[in-house]
Amino acid sequence: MHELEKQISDLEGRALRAIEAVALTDPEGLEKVEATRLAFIGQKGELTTILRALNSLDKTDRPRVGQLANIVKQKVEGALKEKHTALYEQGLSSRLAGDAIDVTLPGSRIASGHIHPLTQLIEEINTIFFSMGFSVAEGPEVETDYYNFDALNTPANHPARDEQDTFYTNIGQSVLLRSQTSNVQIRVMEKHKPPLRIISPGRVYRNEEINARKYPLFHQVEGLLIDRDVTFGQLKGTLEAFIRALFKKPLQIRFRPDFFPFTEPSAELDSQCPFCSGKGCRTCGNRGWLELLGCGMVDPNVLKGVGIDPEEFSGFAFGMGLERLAMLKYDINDIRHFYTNDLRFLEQF
Ligand code: 2NM
Repeated sequence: MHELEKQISDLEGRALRAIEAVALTDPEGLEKVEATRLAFIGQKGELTTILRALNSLDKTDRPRVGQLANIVKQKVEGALKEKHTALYEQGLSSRLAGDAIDVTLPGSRIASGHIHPLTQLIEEINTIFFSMGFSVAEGPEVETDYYNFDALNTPANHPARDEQDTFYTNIGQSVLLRSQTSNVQIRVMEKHKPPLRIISPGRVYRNEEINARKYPLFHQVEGLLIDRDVTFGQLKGTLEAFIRALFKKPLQIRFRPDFFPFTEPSAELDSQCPFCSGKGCRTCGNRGWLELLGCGMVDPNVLKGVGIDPEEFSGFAFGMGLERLAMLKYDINDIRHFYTNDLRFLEQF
């Protein structure tokens, strides 16, 4: 036997033992198999070195030794491949075992959110007015004094314009946080010809000390109807239908005269208390009536200001504070609950 043949056989034994020695549980098994491949049959491996010596062999020995080298290379390759596959499958199944889940375990409950009570109330009010042919209109919360005051016939010296009541921006007296959503009605009347039927729910801001009843941010829904020959009777019928739909009871309503710069005449609307149907209870302070909203016939000056001829068209408008309404409806004793986002409060709705 030629010296090279001994070297090749020896290499075969060492390579196969090295491969054999890699345990299937070895986390570095794949790396070790690759290192073994490089060491024995890689381009810079032992076998390549041995094969270089083939050239110096006798012609009678060369084919036999060459063939042996090939056979050994194939055997080692085969053993490497087998080990590689076994290691790979072992890794896969142990990863699968690690990832396995017990599908019989009870699921973890995903907490579902709640619609904020004010949003619920807005949606309920919207639905009632949709049924009477109104649409929802929205507008900016940061507004100019023109849309918040001037266009609403509010005199320059009116107390509502005072810094004590209205939030002005650092731009000055001309840009403010709207104190009512009537800016929306003005913008709609400027752009669209009557007949108009809209409601405008949204946030409004007033510079108030916070207490159980007052908060510097609150929500209003205002309504506006403009058409030919609109009467106070139509205002009354519309609001009566609204109150009955909201409280799901045929409650009586009554008007008390009031004053707003943007309506003439103006009134406060009281409804029979929905909780005692007028008999007197804690909610209505034993009065039997609840003050629910302000309303009136749109002042001709407001119509003129937006280019609507008050000789041809008239209209009514109304406005209500939603926090107050929601506090009555859901028996909530402190307005701050709406803005604290305490889950113990929110989860009740
Ligand atoms: C209220 C009460 C009465 C009102 C008036 C208008 C407009 F733009 F037509 F002039 N919008 N909203 C109005 C009328 C609002 O809130 C208590």
